[in-house]
Amino acid sequence: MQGLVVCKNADLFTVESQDKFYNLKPSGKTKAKGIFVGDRVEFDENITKVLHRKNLLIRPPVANIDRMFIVLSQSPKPDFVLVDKILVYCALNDIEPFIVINKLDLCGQEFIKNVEEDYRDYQIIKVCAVDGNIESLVSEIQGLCVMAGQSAVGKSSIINAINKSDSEMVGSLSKIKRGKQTTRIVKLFKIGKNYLADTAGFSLLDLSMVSKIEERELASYYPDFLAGRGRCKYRSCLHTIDSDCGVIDMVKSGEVSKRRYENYLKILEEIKSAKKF
Ligand SMILES: Nc1nc2c(ncn2[C@@H]2O[C@H](COP(=O)(O)OP(=O)(O)OP(=O)(O)O)[C@@H](O)[C@H]2O)c(=O)[nH]1
Ligand SMILES: [Mg+2]
Ligand SMILES: [Zn+2]
Repeated sequence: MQGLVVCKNADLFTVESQDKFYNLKPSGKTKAKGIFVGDRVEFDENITKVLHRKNLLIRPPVANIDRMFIVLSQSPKPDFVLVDKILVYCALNDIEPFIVINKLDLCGQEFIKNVEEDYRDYQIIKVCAVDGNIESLVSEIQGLCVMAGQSAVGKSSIINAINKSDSEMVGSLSKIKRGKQTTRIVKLFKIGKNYLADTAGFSLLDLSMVSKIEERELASYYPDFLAGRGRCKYRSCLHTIDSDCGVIDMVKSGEVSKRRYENYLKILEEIKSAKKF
């Protein structure tokens, strides 16, 4: 039979198949270390095979992510370099990103307008977890979705708000103490036929992710730079020098957000210095 791994706790897996849940261990030749929540697997009494995996998030370990909700708010102050890194990460891993502005009750018009302008080439959702105003996000939960975003932006609050509405949900992302170590059990929430995973903090991105990218590849993960890239004089243009650079022209004319461009330069610098080691 085939099923989806919806929970992993050490070497015990919960696999969902045709609305039934099975608690399974891997067979002798399949190693627990190589199976993740989100994996599609074949099983009999044990998990015998992991099917093709399109992507894998390291922290938390979740495989086969279709959509990512990048949550931000006016408070805590957003780190837009991190937001842009997540967007690059999504482009690299075939994940559809959504910018989610939460805490609408606290966000000023100016803040919202700026985010909408900076991320005009992305899908933007506005929600308020405390008011239960989350329908626009719920309707975009398709396939396997993950919440991302820095600590205290309200990722868990949004999930709790969904939980209070009439959607059917199973599971939670919880920590259990085991001696001195804190083990994280990763679980997927089921919402209708789809799944949602919470994450804690801004855990998934560090230099190791950025260092996998070549300097000249980076701009190709910016949909807002696309039109400009076609007009650069040099094919190898990194868009750092203002001479016949189509991207810089777009920044000057306001077609590309200045903040997006400046943060692009910062991420490019990080890639350069990571390559030195
Ligand atoms: N005013 C307001 N506060 C909110 C809203 N959503 C969440 N909060 C508050 O923001 C704080 C952090 O919310 P969490 O849901 O724990 O944030 P998180 O993103 O899950 O944080 P981590 O798990 O640390 O990554 C809590 O005190 C929430 O009550 C909202 O829409 N409006
Ligand atoms: Mg949380
Ligand atoms: Zn250029």
